Amino acid sequence: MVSTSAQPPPGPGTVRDLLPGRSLVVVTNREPYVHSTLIERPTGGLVAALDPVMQETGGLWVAWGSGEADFDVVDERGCVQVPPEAPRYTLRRLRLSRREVERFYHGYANQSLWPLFHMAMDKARFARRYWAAYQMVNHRFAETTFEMLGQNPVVWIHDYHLALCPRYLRELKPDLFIMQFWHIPWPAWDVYRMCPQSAELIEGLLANDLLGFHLPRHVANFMDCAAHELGAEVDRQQGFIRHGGRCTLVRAFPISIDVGAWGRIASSRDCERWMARLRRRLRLDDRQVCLGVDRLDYTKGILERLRAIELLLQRVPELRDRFVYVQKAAPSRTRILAYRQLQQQVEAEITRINAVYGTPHWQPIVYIPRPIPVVGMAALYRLADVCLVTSLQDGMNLVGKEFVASQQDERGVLVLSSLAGAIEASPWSIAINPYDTEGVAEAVRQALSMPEQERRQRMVQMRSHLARHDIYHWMEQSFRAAARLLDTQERTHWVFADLEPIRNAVAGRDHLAVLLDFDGTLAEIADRPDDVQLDPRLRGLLERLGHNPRVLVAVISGRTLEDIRRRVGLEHILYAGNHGLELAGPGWRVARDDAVEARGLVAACCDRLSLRLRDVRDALVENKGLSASVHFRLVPRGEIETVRRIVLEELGRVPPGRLEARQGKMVLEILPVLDWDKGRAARWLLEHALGDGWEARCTVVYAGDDSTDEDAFVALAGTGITVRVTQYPQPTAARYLVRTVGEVGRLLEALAGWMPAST
Ligand code: GDG
Repeated sequence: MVSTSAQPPPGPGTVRDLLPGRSLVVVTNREPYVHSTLIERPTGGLVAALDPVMQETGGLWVAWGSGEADFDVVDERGCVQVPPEAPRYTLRRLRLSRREVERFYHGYANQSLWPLFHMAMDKARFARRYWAAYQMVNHRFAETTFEMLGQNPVVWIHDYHLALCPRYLRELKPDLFIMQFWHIPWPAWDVYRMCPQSAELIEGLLANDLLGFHLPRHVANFMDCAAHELGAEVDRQQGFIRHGGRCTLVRAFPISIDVGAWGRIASSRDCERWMARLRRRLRLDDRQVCLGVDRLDYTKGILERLRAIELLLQRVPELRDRFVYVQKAAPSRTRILAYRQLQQQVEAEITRINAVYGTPHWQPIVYIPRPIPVVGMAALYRLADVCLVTSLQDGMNLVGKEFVASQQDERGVLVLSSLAGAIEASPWSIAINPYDTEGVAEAVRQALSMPEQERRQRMVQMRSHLARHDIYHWMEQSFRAAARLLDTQERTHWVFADLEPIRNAVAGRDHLAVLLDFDGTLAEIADRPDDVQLDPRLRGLLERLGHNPRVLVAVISGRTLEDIRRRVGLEHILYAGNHGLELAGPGWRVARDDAVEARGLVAACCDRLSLRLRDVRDALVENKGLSASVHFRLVPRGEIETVRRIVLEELGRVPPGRLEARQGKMVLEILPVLDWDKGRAARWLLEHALGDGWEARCTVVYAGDDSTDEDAFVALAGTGITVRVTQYPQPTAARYLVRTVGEVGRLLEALAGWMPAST
């Protein structure tokens, strides 16, 4: 329970550099300073890394006050200034009752989620009272954070204890920027779906603007789960998930450690004194040392490791007396039975192995169960010839990184579980599968006998990679992604906050063109496409604008031309149907020849899809002639992925390069592959109606709510007033936002008011 020295982070990447004008609010279960009999600093990379950043920027940290004396030192708002010796930022402590700690922390967080996410289902319990407490405590974290928010905050939530917190916080403050980092693995859907609250947790996490995992694999698993559980729209290439009118960027940010701090500690005189003391006390003499460092957790594979050590002693008897395995273990979550049992089993195994193989002068296993300071940890890492990490599942695992960062002498070998996230960046370690006892024993033997030159070469490579990928690099990557998102959000303004320049733009040109998508823009989306109707007030506005000789009105939709015309019901305006593949105006109509040619393919595809989807409840295949739509708004959540898979399979049967699928709102659009989209259709209509050089004579307003409208926003970027209809800010090429169909009406009203028919 001691800190690494609080050095300011080296180089760029701090909040001040990347998020200027913003204040950082960190929300974690565990607090950075615990007031007990003494002031304690919990161990772990996160606190060690974030604390200096908070000290530098002076933000707010919200956490559970777990220390006995925590509430003796807080003010009336529950706050204490930290670090205690030189206060720089505010720690807001949340008081949890014993029952809340029992059910939320020892219950849902550590007996439901922890085993689930580490695929240890035999240990998982999903009691309803745990879930109720988890919801309640997440609520309390959200409320407490909300009460404390200052100017321009960026809220950074951490880990699996707080999966619902973003959602509750979002409900309290819809426009808040919220990011979260998930420190443990995210399993495949086949595992995840065992959770009774599977949809609720994902819904909670999708209230974040940015969600980080350690590995791309975890990101991919999360995306699958979001698609399966909620039918969310997933853009795997860009890393976006759209659901419930919101958009979340999901990215991998592999966490690391404060490499510089570990290096400084490991090269200190103090560390050398610790090494000498440990060598003496543990009676290491000149024996080779293999080291394991773990919280006593069943995911770390400690029993499996002991089995491998025993096998090694059996298979290579000459190692006896020349080798010591040091197990540094930190007891953890001891209120939970599975953890107490593990501790007993580990201790019993060590006692047994020592009894069987030990001699009066030598014990093969040295067990250190008490916590030791970081400098003592660095000394152990330096003493070790081999560091052995055998996690059965691990989001990342920091132990191997700490070992590498402490290796001043560059002589140690890292043996690392291929089931720990850390393996992805450690090709120079020896990879093992912890379930393969013989393989682990063999790897340790190989590591112990590895020639010095090879050991050094491997260690130098690992150290150089780690130096470039330390915790500040991780933080910088996270804040950079946040900064990019914030930039998009700030660049895109709510249209009514910027009405004056729009009015000036409209007044400055002879013509105004108003181009509008239909579903979700001019009319509220309904469960069935057939139920969508245009509000008479909006029809009246379109009519009024359309009768103005200086105004061009067009409705551009994915529906067929007949359908959209019928639904809008105005004769004198322009229409584009089938995403712009067919266009019409008063007295004329055209369709793209190449699209007409693809009619047969579309029809055949629809027939096959109707057949294959007939058993999926409420899946709706709509043949629109030049394109098709597969609607799944009413399909049960668990079957949406099936719909998607079947559509993609069927497209795979069409000759390559002829048809493609595009994701819309709870619909998959099947379109001929052509160099054509809503953007090109919009430009074609403008040129057709206004002739060459329309850009100089006309102000274009284009509004749409769908991803297919993004093509139009891009195509009109230079000239148009582009407006995305969305409830929450999200990455878009549009310059402006409106939140609802009602606000589209307000905008049309303003436009109609600025364009009196008589002028
Ligand atoms: C989660 C994920 C992910 C252990 N004993 C002592 C001590 N330790 C420190 C080690 C290391 C830490 O505990 C354990 O690191 P892990 O990476 O194994 O962490 P978890 O607690 O499982 O944490 C994990 C991590 O979050 C970060 O995202 O890597 O995958 O499960 O730092 O040094 N430290 C001290 N004395 C001890 O006795 N000072």
